[in-house]
Amino acid sequence: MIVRTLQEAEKNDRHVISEGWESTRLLLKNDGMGFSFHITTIHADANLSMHYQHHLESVYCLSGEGEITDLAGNIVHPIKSGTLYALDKHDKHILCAFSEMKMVCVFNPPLHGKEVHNTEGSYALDAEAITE
Ligand code: 9YT
Repeated sequence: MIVRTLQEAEKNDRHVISEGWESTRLLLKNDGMGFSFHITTIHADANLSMHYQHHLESVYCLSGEGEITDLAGNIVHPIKSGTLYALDKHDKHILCAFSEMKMVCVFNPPLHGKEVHNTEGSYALDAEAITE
């Protein structure tokens, strides 16, 4: 069994900071679950273009407000506490935060640990793993 707390994970390598967001990766590939599980903070006013070409991602909003634009048809969906979106088609999208948003994110295949977005807004499949 794996038991971890967000408070502990935030203090070590599981906490990744990038432009407009930070994420604490509570479960990763080397945990053997088949998915990774993150608590992500999107900073207020962030405007993130993403395209996870190699991963499926599901995101649940715990708090805050924003919107996601599905670039396939330029369709805008509001996001607030209780909203889930799933990028089941590797959907190219833009995430805008009107206020700070706390999100639960699940990735399949699981992230290794150190991923930050490349220029296309995606994550490589062979990123560096964390050891803790
Ligand atoms: C919602 C989203 O995709 N934010 C970017 C960070 C990502 N969730 C991660 O790597 O934890």
